[in-house]
Amino acid sequence: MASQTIPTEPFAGQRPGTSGLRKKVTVFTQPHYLENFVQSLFDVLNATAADGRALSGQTLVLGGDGRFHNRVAVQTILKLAAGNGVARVLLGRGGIFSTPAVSAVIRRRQAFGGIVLSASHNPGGPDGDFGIKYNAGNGGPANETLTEAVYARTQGLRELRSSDAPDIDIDRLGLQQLDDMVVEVIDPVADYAAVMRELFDFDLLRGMFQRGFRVRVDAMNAVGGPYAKAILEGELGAPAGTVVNAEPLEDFGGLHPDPNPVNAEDLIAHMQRPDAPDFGAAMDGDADRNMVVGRNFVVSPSDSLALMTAHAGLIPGYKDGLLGVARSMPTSAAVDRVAKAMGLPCFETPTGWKFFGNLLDDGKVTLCGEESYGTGSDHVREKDGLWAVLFWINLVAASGKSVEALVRELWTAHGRCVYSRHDYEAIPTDKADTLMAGLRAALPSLPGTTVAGCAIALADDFAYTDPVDGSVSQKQGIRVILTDRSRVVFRLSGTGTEGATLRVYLERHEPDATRHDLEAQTALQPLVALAETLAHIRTLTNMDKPTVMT
Ligand code: VG1
Ligand code: CO
Repeated sequence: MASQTIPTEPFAGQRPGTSGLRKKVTVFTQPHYLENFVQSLFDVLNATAADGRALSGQTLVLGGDGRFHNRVAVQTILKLAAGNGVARVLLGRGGIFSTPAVSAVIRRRQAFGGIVLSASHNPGGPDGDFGIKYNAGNGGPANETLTEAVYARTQGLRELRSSDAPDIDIDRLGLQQLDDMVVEVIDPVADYAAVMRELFDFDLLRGMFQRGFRVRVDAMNAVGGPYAKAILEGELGAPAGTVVNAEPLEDFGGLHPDPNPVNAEDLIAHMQRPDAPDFGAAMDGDADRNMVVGRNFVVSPSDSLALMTAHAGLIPGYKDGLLGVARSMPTSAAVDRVAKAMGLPCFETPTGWKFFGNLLDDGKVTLCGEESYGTGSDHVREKDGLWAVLFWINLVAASGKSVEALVRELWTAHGRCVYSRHDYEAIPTDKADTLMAGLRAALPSLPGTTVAGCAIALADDFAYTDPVDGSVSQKQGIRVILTDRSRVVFRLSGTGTEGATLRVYLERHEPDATRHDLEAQTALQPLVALAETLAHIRTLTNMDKPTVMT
């Protein structure tokens, strides 16, 4: 058995989006499609090593969310790793790892980096999506420089280097040899659970479950199940059945593991029943997202980040205080208000977790979050669904307050940021490009004018200069900000696989406590009208309403 060189031809368009390379399974299963991308990644990691370290002779972490094609892809990548001089691969048993667990393992075991096989919240199964992303030695998503270098390499690739050894047994814990490379199959939960133990008051939580505190976590048949079961039911003594849809299935059992009130309607229904549990949550395909639900009360992700910031001192892992916080640009300013009141620095980054990495590494921030149901901290370099669930349960336990009471307190103290995201999915790409180009062209003329009854103060295309390395990212979303700081933001998704997805983010601040119960869509109607006037969404997309509103 030995490494061999195999001729190949480049594929067009292997450019990673917001979070790695995501395509239909039918695209990924073309001969050499996955191979070309992985070989390009390995070539770049062996060639450019800015810190003088090349991949060859090092340790890689590998695993995925268990979706269709995961097991096949793992074998392919192992053979390429052996062919490219990797010394050791730490593989999650069964090829399984959640995204935050890969981050935790890279960091705890000081690996060179890791590969996550996931299309996250995108649907799975033979007709669904597959994806791959690379995380660097800090445990976080590859930055734009590396991502671009890999893309450039895919466009000129002519050769694969791969082992012709037989498949290894990915379900057997322990050491196996693949040519000169060692494959160590490890428990995908152990390292991650150890990190959680360091951050949260497990004794307090155990006591709470003993006294009958009831939780429902919907893992949506995705990879979060084994983690939630091991920690909540196994270690913390929550009753069996606390975690539902807990078995990772290749097609997610037909569920769409994108945790929002639309896709996780079963959880929402349970939380509205007279006998509802005290706390509910759902996670996405790779378990880095979370949706928090109280009894008959859905928490907006932007509020969740603000609330975690306000109360971090109650959680053991954060009791010494926060260095600062960061949110993605489209995320509401709720956290800004809390940070200001606490005297904490608050950063605004483009969409995608990779932009938080430098801020976390440089000790500028401790907590980060996005409006898309993602929150996380400096314990890893990814957003982390179960971490957020444990944070919230710990918070409820330590404060003695319900989810709803905590959020209402936040609104009373800082006003409510009424917020919604409207997604228009599967728009023809040319139509979406026309829409964005039209908006961009109109930007300079907008400030100082009143459109659809809205007084516009500022309109721009968000650009970000990384405060740590000075790198600049342009065109990260169009912001139209009103004189009362209400906003409409427009961007095209970088994770979809069918046509284009337009995201319209709507935000309005409501200081008046008597109006806090206003239904969000109703309260945001003036901004919806503004968005339509500015972007002509209906005419250009032929859609009279969004595909999803969250
Ligand atoms: C979406 C979200 C973004 C998130 C990204 C990856 O990106 O809006 O906030 O970071 O998904 O999340 P986009 O480009 O489609 O808007 V996940 O759970 O795929 O790792
Ligand atoms: Co995800």
